[in-house]
Amino acid sequence: MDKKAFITGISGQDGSYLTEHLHSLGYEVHGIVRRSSVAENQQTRLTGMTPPPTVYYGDLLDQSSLERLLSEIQPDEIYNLAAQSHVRISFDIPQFTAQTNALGVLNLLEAYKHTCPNAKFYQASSSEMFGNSVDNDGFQRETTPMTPVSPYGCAKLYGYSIVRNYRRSYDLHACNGILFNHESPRRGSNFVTNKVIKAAVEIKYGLREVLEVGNLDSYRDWGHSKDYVKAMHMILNHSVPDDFVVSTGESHSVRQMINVVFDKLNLDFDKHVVVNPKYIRPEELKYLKGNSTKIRHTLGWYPEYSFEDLLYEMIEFWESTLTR
Ligand code: G4F
Repeated sequence: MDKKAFITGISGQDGSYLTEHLHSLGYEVHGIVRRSSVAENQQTRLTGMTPPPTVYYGDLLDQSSLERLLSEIQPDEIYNLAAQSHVRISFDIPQFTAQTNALGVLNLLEAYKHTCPNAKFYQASSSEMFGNSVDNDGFQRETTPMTPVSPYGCAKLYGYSIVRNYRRSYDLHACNGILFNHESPRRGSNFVTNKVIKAAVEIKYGLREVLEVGNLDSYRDWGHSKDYVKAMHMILNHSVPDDFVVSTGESHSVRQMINVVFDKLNLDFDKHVVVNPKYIRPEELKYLKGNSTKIRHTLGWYPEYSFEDLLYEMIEFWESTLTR
């Protein structure tokens, strides 16, 4: 019989790529979305998938929906990808962020423990948990101290910790993937890569003049979401439940990323890029570069996309969308 997966956040960037990956492996995929007043846009990333995943209304803050669905579906694998995922916005809605990204994980763990404790559980943990903590060699890894600098990072650290606590306390197969930034054409356009690329293509085609950004000097380790959802499945299916960093091991500043995009499109940085203080965060995570030796050696995972491949694919997406 086909294995069954249950994905929270199924309609997001990672949820949609993970659905495709699990389908390619023969899984039956189920997932939840939150109720929204604009239903038309909600499942755009899942449109046209064959077979389509089975999607239900549910919410990490609604324990009854989680208990009912897990009890009915009896999944083999649970992927908790749902979150308030925007770091800057977490400063505007800190309590909602904590409820969803911290207590939401606890709610799902409780539902899992009560209804299908033999399933495997994956938690989408984040490199934002490291804050400004960096090892002496310039990398973050599984053992690097976690000192988050945003309401988002603080809430994610609770989620990460409670998964480890439930794993040890109740002998559950519960794991964390500590994923560094990962992007794609399906990335929300208020994250910096997709915001920059969409605006740059609009500038190239005369649809706008200016790209407004915040901090140009923060560094990120950017990979492709398609590579990272494969890591999620490998982490969950390791023989012992454990936690793994997933990263490329390369770091670029926002300024360097914009330069790669602008060079590709023959645009002049100084003519079009403006810093607007409204995009600067109250506290910034300055530098991320992940050491993913553990997952590479233990599970044989490695990223297939280079930094340039990723950005060029996103540029192609926006060129074909805007000139259609
Ligand atoms: O693209 P970002 O908003 O991603 P951020 O904050 O690093 O968070 C992403 O990665 C985390 C993993 O480390 C995830 F957990 C999280 O869910 C999310 O996927 O910002 C990247 C950098 C920041 O330093 C930000 O200050 O870009 C800088 N930046 C500069 N101008 C901007 C902008 N970020 C955004 N969103 N918009 C700007 O105009």
